[in-house]
Amino acid sequence: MDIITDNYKRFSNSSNNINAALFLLFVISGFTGLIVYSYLEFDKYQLSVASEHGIITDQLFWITTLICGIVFFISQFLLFYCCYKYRYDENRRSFFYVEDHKLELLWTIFPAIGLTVLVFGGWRVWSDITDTPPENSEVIEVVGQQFGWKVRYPGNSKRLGKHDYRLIDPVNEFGLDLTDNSSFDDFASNVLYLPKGRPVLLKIRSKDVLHSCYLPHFRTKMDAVPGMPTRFWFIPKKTTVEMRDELQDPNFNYELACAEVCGKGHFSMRMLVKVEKSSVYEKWFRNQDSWLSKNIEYLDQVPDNLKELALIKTGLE
Ligand SMILES: [Cu+2]
Repeated sequence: MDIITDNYKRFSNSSNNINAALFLLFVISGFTGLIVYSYLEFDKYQLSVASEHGIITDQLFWITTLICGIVFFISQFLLFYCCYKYRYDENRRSFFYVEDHKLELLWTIFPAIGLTVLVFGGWRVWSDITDTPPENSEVIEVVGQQFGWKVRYPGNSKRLGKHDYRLIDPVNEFGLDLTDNSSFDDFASNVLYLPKGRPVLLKIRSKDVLHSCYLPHFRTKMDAVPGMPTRFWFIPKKTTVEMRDELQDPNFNYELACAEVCGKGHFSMRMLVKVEKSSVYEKWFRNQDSWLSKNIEYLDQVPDNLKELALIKTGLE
C-alpha cells in the first residue's frame, strides 16, 4: 500500500540503522563474549581421561566440535553481518536472483562430504569400542538397583556363576544360583577394583528400573536395563595413584555413577572405583572371601553332589 501511495520513504529512519548496528554488535559480542568464554570455562571442567578408547572418543569430540564450530561461526557471522550490510537503503534496488547451480552444488556436496567423514569416523570408533571383548578380559558384574550399585567378581574360577532374578532375597542380592558350581567362589565388593592395562568386561544388569553405568574418567557409559543384560569393555590406563599425581590432588578418586535419572535417590548412586597395578589387583582378588563363605546358611541351596566342592571352593573345608 505504501509503495502505491509513494509513502514508503518513511521507513528509512534512524531506528533502521540502530537495529542494523545492533545485529553487528550482537554477533560480535555473542561470539567473542559468550561462546568463546563458555568454551574456555568449559575447559576447566574437562575430566582427565584414563582409558584407551577414551582418548579416541575425546579426539572425535574435538574434531566434530572444530568442524561444526567453523561452519557455525561462518554461517552465523554471515547471517548477522548481512542483516547489517543490506539494511534498508532507499537508493538500493533489490536484485532478482533466480538460482545458481554452482552454488547449490557446492553447499550440498561439501556438507555431505563433511557429514560422511564424521558419521563414518564415529561409526568406526564405536564398532571398535563395542567389538568382541578379548578372551583374557577380567569379567565383573555390575548390578544397578534403587539406589546403589552391587559388584560381583567371578572368584578364582574366573567364571561368574549363573543368576536368577527369582532367587533374589534380602541377603542373596545378586540372585546367585547355587546349583551352578561357578557361583561358589564368586565374591561381592563395595569398591569397584580394576586392574591397570588389562581389558575389563563389565556385565551390566538392573534389578528394578533403568540405570546407566557411568565411569566418566574411562569414557564408559552403558544403560543397565531390567531384563536385558548389557556390557561394556575397556582398558584402564592409569592407576588411582598415577591419576592423583597427574592432577596433583591427593584426594582424587575415580567413581562409578548413575547417568539415568532413576528416582529420588539417583544422586546417591556413587561407587568408589580403584584402579591398581595388575599385581596389586591380583593379590586383592585372591584374598577375597566368597559370597557363599560369608553366607553359609545358603549351603542348603547347593545340591548334595556339589556340597563337598562348595566347601572346598569357599575354603570352608
Ligand atoms: Cu540409577
